[in-house]
Amino acid sequence: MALTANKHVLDWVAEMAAMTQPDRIVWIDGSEEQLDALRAEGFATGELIKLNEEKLPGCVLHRSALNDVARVEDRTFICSRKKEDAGPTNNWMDPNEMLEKLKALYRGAMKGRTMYVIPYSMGVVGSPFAKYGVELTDSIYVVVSMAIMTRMGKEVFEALGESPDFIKGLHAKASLDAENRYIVHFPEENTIMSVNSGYGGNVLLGKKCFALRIASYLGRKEKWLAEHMLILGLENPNGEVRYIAAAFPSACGKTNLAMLIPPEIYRSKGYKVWCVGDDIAWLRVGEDGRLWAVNPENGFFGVAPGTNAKSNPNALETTTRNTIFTNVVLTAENTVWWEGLDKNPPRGAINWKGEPWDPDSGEKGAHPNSRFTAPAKNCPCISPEFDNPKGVPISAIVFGGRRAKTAPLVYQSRSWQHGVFVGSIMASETTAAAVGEVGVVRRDPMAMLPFCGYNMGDYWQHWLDMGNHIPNKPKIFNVNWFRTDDSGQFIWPGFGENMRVLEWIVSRCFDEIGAEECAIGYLPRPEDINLEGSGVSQDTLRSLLEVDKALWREETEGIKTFYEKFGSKLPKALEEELSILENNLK
Ligand code: GTP
Ligand code: SPV
Ligand code: MN
Repeated sequence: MALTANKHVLDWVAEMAAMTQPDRIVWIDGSEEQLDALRAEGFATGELIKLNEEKLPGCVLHRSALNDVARVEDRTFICSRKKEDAGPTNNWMDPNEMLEKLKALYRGAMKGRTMYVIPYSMGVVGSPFAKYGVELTDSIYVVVSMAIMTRMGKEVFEALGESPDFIKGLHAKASLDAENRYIVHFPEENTIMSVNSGYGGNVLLGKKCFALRIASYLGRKEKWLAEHMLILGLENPNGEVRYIAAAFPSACGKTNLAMLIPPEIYRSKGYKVWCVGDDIAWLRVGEDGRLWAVNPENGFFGVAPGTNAKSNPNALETTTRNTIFTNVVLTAENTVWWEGLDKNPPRGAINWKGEPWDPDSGEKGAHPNSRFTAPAKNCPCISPEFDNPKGVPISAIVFGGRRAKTAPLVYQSRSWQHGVFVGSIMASETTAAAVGEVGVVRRDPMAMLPFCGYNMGDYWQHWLDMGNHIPNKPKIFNVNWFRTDDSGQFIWPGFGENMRVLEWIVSRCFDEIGAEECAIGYLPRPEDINLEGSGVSQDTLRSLLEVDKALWREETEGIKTFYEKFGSKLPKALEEELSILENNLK
């Protein structure tokens, strides 16, 4: 039975059902009873596998199709009416043409299946920050995942009332045909359409599709920012908590940094890190003139491989109950394993493909982009402000990527305008989070290349304009945990040790410490980064902070080529910053 009398919702559900022709329509109310029944159905069909109830209570395993294991950037479209509004970094097709193509794929796609109607909220239901969505899907995996990742259920319809102000999302697994897989956004119509996939970011439409691509478009109209950022609170021994938002590309360390446990020398003094979010931040100017951030999500969709008791004990603890694992190893005792969990790969286990797996075969057991979907509430360091509808005030914005050379461990921009430039020139090695080659350096401005719902040139201008609306602006930094030595090993120990860099960043925000100016911005004086107990020498730190002018001159060539794509959409302020950088490097 329909859970709302909202005419806009009812008409659209009826229209989509007429096209996809499901046998049944089930409205999701968000109750545990209904979710239990859906999980039971998932166990019966094999879509979900129940895990060891004693060791992993409430946990399940899901395997996606072999050809469907990551986001598909080349099949992701922004269908604005004008091509120019999607810009040179997005795939575009005329919205009507795309709609015709999609209709053919959706027609009858849910025959013999159930259509689930999921009302969900990005942000605390009823808060002024929140935005609502309705996702239609024929996947139980999507329903149970959305129950973790969003605030989901009938209270969303109550909050929506009769309003047409919700994001429409249609997802059909169809035949999982990779050649006809489409992830399509119609920003001007508040609509998302996904077909022929069953994987994470392609189908959990509240996440990248809504909370970044559609929300970034709305943010420009409404003067706020939707960003691919973690949010953390750094508590000092005086009990003051200072908040940092950080944008790193996919699989470049957001979840790890957001849940950081400080090294012993910090913990013993009373330092603590609180996690507000690990992937997405919505940022608005507060009445006090500061920039305030909320995490619109309600759970974590985190990378499994490499997560262990040393690298991220908080994430590990988060996944011990009520968690969905996707594409990891299933052990003989119905628990899970992935590369980098420990040094004892299980015998007699089943790999991510569902085949018997021999750890000595040299083949990976878990997919490199295997993931956990876990409730934020499970996280031992979840911030007390997590549910605060006002969000948290941001002192520092940090950009960062995976760069073997070039980018130093950390540097600070000279101004908001220069900081926007620093974000716009970000580059990072590609990872398994998207289909395609891994380890290739590409420009990924603000870590938003795959997620910006409009012309990236307009997006930069929007960032520059936002600076004029924030009287008390955060300072902007860049970090790189991934510099390597001649043998390809990471030089910086990373993970919890990143606390040492965060401390410097926060000290800079509150004018508690000096810095050295160089061609690219402000660098820490080596003695200002606390290395006690890190095993890193002053010399090593010095090498991590080195700015190689020849490499940076090459870098400016790459930036120029990239900027050229934007033509007249490239903000003058960024052109200006590029010439300043070129001059500084002479
Ligand atoms: P998405 O969920 O795809 O957006 O990824 P993310 O940015 O949250 O990345 P995550 O924290 O899951 O880390 C991805 C990979 O980077 C994992 O394999 C981590 O082990 C590795 N990693 C994270 N932080 C560090 C670090 O400080 N140093 C090094 N060397 N590796 C790191
Ligand atoms: C990312 O790729 O940045 C993710 C995973 O966080 S997904 O939801 O698939 O986009
Ligand atoms: Mn992400």
